[in-house]
Amino acid sequence: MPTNAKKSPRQKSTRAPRAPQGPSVPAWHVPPDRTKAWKSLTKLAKRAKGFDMRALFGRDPKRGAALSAEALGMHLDYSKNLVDREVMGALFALAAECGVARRAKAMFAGEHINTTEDRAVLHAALRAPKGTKIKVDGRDVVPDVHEVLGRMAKFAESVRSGAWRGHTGKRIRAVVNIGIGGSDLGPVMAYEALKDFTQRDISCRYVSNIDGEDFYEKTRDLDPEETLFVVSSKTFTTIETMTNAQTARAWTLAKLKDPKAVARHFVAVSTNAAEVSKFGIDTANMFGFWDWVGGRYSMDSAIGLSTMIALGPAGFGELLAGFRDMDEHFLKAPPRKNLPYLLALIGVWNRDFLGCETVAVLPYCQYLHRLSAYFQQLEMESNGKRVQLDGTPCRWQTSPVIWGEPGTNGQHAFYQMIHQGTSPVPCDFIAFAQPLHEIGSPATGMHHDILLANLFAQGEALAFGKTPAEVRAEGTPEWLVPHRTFPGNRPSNTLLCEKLSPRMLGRIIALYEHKVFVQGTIWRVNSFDQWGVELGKVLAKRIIPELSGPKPKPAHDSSTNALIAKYRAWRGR
Ligand code: G6Q
Repeated sequence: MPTNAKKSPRQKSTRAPRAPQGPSVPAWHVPPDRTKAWKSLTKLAKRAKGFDMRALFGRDPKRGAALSAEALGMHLDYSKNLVDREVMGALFALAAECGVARRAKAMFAGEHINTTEDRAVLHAALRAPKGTKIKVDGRDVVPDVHEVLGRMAKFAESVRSGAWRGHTGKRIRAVVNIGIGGSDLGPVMAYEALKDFTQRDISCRYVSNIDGEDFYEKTRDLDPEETLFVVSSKTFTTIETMTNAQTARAWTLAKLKDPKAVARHFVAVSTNAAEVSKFGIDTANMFGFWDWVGGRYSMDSAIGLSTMIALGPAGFGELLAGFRDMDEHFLKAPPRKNLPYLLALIGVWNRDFLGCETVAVLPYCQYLHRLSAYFQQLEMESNGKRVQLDGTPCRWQTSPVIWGEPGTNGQHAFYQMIHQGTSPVPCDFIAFAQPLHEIGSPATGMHHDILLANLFAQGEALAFGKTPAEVRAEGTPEWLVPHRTFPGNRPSNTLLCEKLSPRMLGRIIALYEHKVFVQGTIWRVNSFDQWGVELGKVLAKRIIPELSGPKPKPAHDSSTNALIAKYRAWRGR
């Protein structure tokens, strides 16, 4: 994502200018299909077509434990996948041959692994403890990170305590984050996930869509005197965010009248100080981050300001500690026990060798109801690429479609297709052993036990199905047997965690961040650019003036011209 923020002299790159043909890919970072492991996996995939989960479990009574790993209060059971120990061995060999560990070191060392934008990729520095040294182009960035965290903490505390007052002297009761994509999905997901840990007398809301109805609905019952807007935009040029921010400014001033009110009711999170002050926000109230933090990897940067106001600095610190726990685990644990490696490798197997086109993320936790949307961006924007790092086409599949909703709701809707449809959908079930609120009674049933029983039953049913013989044995008439048969052999992972907390959420998010990294490395794509998103940022600009004002000359294809004309007609223009 391009940014207008200028590099300070100290940040100037010390690297040699790039060659006109683009950066070369290190020799050790080989295309996956040139590895021995890929060839073995291709052969094994033919055999895997005949894999039967009942037989796999029957042959190996310890399979459940053998194909599980545990770390940081998280238990990952990947035994209900169409793999055996030989397949897993070849997948570990694939990660080694593709240089995953070496590239992880390069990322953590601040090398410019985002080659198309010539940037380091250092979201891990956002959670590095004080005193760690992480250099980007010769500059240790950890003190900068802690300087911003310190300012965020001071500000968050003042809003929480009521020391920060609105223009008319009232306390802030609502924090509205205005941002989109990476500047929205993480904060809203974290706020929803951790609501139980928030200061409840301040509510956070999130406006992202350019559709005015979003702004209208999120603010219609708010009092401008008690509302603080956090305008979150890395570039501070994104049309949706800038338009919503201008609308918020007008909404505030309509009641407060005085332009000085902006300073008490608006703060900014951005890398672009020039645009922030042009908007009228005092840069003293701006919280910065850096071009080495990608939008979808930024929820633990200043983009998490609303999260910090909600949780308090200590809670936000716990979230960061969770991310850090997983960073360390990812760097230190051997692949066989390494949760990001395992999730990633199973994903590559399902995608490239078993031909699965989607993955459903199914949290059995209502608090995580925005998690699938968050992972959708994390995975699809990172690895939804069709060319390799050197610009040549990928000869393999990359990111699957990620989707999902919390269980058990999904069970009453789309699980039908997962159980009996024509396309296999690997599932990631995510749950917590302990609820935050123990609700129910032994007489009526404990909610959490019923919830988890459902999850375990789904994994079991997907893996083992129900044979025609079993259906018949229930007395089903013959004509109904095919309808009531479940084929089974449908892959799933179960991630069972101890208990939801800010720290556990940090671990879960970092687990998926590193999963994406491992897959992106194997697929040999740049997981850290988003040219497809950049296109969207310019396309609409051409059409906006054609929707109002004088009738435009037809300048597009016949379909687009007709749609513009219809829109104008129905708007009376
Ligand atoms: C994230 C993407 C994208 C981005 C938004 C918002 O990785 O690049 O989702 O976060 O387009 O961009 P700004 O923060 O610059 O407004």
